[in-house]
Amino acid sequence: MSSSSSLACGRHCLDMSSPVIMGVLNVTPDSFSDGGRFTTVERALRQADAMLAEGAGIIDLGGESTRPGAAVVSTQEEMDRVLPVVERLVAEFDCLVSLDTSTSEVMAEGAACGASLINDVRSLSRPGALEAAAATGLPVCLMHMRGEPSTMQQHVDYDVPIEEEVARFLEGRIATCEQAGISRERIILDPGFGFAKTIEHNLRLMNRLDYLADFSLPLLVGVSRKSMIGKALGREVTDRLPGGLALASIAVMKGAGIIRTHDVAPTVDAVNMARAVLKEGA
Ligand code: 9MG
Repeated sequence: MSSSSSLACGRHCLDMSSPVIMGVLNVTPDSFSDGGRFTTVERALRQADAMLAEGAGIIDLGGESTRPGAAVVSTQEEMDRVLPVVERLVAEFDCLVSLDTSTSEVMAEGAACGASLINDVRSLSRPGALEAAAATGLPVCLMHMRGEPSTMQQHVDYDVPIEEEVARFLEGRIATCEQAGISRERIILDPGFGFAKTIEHNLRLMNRLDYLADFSLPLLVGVSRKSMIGKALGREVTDRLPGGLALASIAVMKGAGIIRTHDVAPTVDAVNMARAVLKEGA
């Protein structure tokens, strides 16, 4: 985890002295496990309210599905989905909203509406994203992936062990961010479970998550309901909660500071249990 135990996020200060739960809020018709459930502003707000009550410290709001084969979304469509929800979340809950986006316009407008963090699975690689993110002054989450979500599973041949590949990739993106004026204090790292990785890569990466500790930056892990659980346990997407809780606990034991999940209440318990064990050994 970061050497500092708090992260400046716009007008919020995120306490990272214990693991933070990031609740997933997809305002998309086609996300892999909750697509279509929160496509009206009112439904999205109700879901956010419930996740905050259950202990989420961050709401990760996404208007474009990153599941393989998802429809391409225009910038206007993404803005129309996301911005009204950011405005209402900020006005009604004053909560920490993370923008799950790769689109520069959504970063800029979302920040202007009061969002507090940028979570880009493409690590600010789209045109204008780096500059837009830098200008917001907000922290950014950089995630390892190769290619695009639609093609990423065709890019799983790596010359080096997966943890080295992830570390090299993130090192390069950190350098690019620093050159663009995004200081290290604003960076969160994410190994990108399920993105351009085989099941073997995902399991190995979880075992070696502490390899990324050398960066001394906060680590975000997203495994909730993902296919690595389906493959390891033979479970459909609706039956992956126990596997996800096991992975969330392991991630915390290995240094993750933020856990991204659809299932906030049980993840809070799992993570607090892991933390209690860690504290005993400290
Ligand atoms: C948007 N999204 C889907 N999965 C994710 C993951 O594992 N990490 C991050 N940062 N974002 C994700």
